[in-house]
Amino acid sequence: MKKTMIMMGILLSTLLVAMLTVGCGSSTKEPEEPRLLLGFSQIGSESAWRIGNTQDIEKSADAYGVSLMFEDANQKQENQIAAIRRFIAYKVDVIAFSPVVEEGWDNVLLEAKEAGIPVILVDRDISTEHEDLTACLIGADFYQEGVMAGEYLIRKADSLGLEKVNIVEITGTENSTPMMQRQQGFMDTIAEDERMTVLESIDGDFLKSRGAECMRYLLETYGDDIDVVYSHNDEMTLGALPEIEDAGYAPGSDIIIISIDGGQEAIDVLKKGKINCVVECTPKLGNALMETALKLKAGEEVDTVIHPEEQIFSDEQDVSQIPSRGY
Ligand code: GYE
Repeated sequence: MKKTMIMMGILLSTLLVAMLTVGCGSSTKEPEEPRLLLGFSQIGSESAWRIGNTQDIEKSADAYGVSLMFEDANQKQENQIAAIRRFIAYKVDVIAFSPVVEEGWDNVLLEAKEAGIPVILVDRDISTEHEDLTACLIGADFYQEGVMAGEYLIRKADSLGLEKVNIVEITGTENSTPMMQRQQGFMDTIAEDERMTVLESIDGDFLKSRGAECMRYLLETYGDDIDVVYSHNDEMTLGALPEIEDAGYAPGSDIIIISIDGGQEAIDVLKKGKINCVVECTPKLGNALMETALKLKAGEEVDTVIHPEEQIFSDEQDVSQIPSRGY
């Protein structure tokens, strides 16, 4: 009994010393003054792309000594508007956000302008009649991604000697920039090619579960007629593939599969031959965001549009050589 009490005493005092040491350590270290307070409203966590984008922005904020007020909107525009209003009330130096859809931002952005806080669009664009509500856009060229997908399909049809190509399109969130531009770039590219017919375009909202539902419906409706699935993101593609297999088709050979994003999971499936082409869309926008925000705080000029470099991965190349993607 006595022995146990002594042991407990030793344990407690060790714990106390440890706690004091930790406490002392942090109180002697001066907290570094952040260079900038950045409010960022993220759309949600609907995809590996989005999660990779959030992680990249957090990492870059750390690296650049930027203090980040991060808000997740859970896919809802009203949550993003509320977050931007909180950033304004909090008097952040710069506001950044990825608009879930293009329309409906004028009021809140006029409030930010009134408060003299510059706004950066990350990833997606807005549609507005006002000219200077935002300082710049840092994000991918989605139209070009659609063009790359279309050009790949034309090459693939040539190489297989196809005479008729029936396409189903599973699109991203309605009225979002990547949805509209990935569709437009693709359609413009295949428009002149008489072999190509789009059987149907259907809204998959960038979600895996919706991708599966859409594919089930498309298979029930068009069955054997489907030659190609053009899906606006990897998540929807990954949702669609098991449905195709369950219906008795081999994705990658019976049906040509084209996806966008280039996350690790889709690249692994490309390597297995079940996806034919993945157009890259990089979520790594954090460094450009921090650099631009710091310039805006300093009152410097910034580029109005920053597009990252992107490429395509497909069965035209040695896919075993694709390095790890990091998202
Ligand atoms: O392709 C999709 C995500 O806006 C580029 O949103 C982004 C898209 C991306 O959820 O996976």
